[in-house]
Amino acid sequence: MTISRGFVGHRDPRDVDLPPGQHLTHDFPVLTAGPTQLVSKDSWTFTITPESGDPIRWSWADMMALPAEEFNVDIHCVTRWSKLGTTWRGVSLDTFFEDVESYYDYAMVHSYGGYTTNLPLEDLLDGKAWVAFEYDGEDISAEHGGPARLVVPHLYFWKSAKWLSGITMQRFDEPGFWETLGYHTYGDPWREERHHGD
Ligand SMILES: Nc1nc2c(c(=O)[nH]1)N[C@H]1C(S)=C(S)[C@@H](COP(=O)(O)O)O[C@H]1N2
Ligand SMILES: [Mo]
Repeated sequence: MTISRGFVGHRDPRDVDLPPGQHLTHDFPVLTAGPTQLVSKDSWTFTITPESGDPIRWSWADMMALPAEEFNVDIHCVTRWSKLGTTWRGVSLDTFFEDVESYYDYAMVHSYGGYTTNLPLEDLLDGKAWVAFEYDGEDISAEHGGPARLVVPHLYFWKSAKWLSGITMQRFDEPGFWETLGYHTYGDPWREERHHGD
């Protein structure tokens, strides 16, 4: 006897879109190492530090003057939850990097509170990453990284730094917070790059 796949349990048909080892969640878990940071829009700044020359800094008002876009993406946490079709509003990293001259290939992302995460610069460019300030039509709550967080949906969500404060350009790839503690240096969910050596 054949049982068609659709009859087995209550499998969400969209499960087929999930990276290996992930399950769907419909709520929005909060994952923070350490305390929630309370950063006001008035005091928030975002600084890109290239290897030479002066750091380039945007205030909240500076960011609001940049072209923003709404984007709809799937997000995948290394703790195995995925959330499909999340809607955000933010400014593409391409826009910020238009003003930056750097020949280095790697970025270290910094957050208020001291969290860091590393990734290749190319993973921040070409429409792959945003500084997001709205989630689901509202300001991003403090627990989810407001007033502004990085969203890099094609990598595990630990790369999407909450309470984003800056990016430092680096000549070499160096581990950030979770990467130092054993997470994979790159973190592609489709290749299950969860831990160092995966
Ligand atoms: N500053 C900061 N950013 C962070 C984290 C953190 O602890 N501090 N946790 C990361 C991890 S492991 C995940 S899965 C996501 C969780 O985002 P959420 O709490 O909005 O779901 O944020 C990432 N960004
Ligand atoms: Mo995570």
